[in-house]
Amino acid sequence: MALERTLSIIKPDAVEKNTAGAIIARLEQEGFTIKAMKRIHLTRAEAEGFYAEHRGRGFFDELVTFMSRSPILVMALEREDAVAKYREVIGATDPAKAAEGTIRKLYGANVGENAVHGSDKTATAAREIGYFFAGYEVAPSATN
Ligand code: 3AN
Repeated sequence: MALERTLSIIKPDAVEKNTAGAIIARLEQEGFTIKAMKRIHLTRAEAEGFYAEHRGRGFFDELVTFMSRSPILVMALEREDAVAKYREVIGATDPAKAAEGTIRKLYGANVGENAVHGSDKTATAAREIGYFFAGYEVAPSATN
């Protein structure tokens, strides 16, 4: 297994409920290292840009309205097999279908307001980290 990075977003619903700290603690317990982190309030256009691949889907308007509703926390996370492991820890997109103990099961409300985002593959992770962070803002590998 290779050392990888993935983009994590703690979404508006989780930040509003003050569950961001618990989610970050869980991710650290699962072996993820935070290589970059910031709190931002996306404009609608910035949310549309991030989710461009979903444009045209029925939930797109709801998704970008939600993601630009209030601040989010974005993180570049690193660990062995980060993309797959992160998706295992967050659980299925719909919290009602997510496995017991997963972050979405614990903190998500519904398929739209599901607490966290995670990259779906390593190529996507690189693009998504680049969307939010300039190179100098992300720590090099093998450092804390
Ligand atoms: P995931 O984030 O688990 O990879 P995707 O890529 O299928 O899920 O969907 C992207 C985001 O769009 C999800 N995180 C979720 O918040 C939102 N979404 C997906 N399906 C729906 C839906 N039916 N209604 C509202 N929002 C949705």
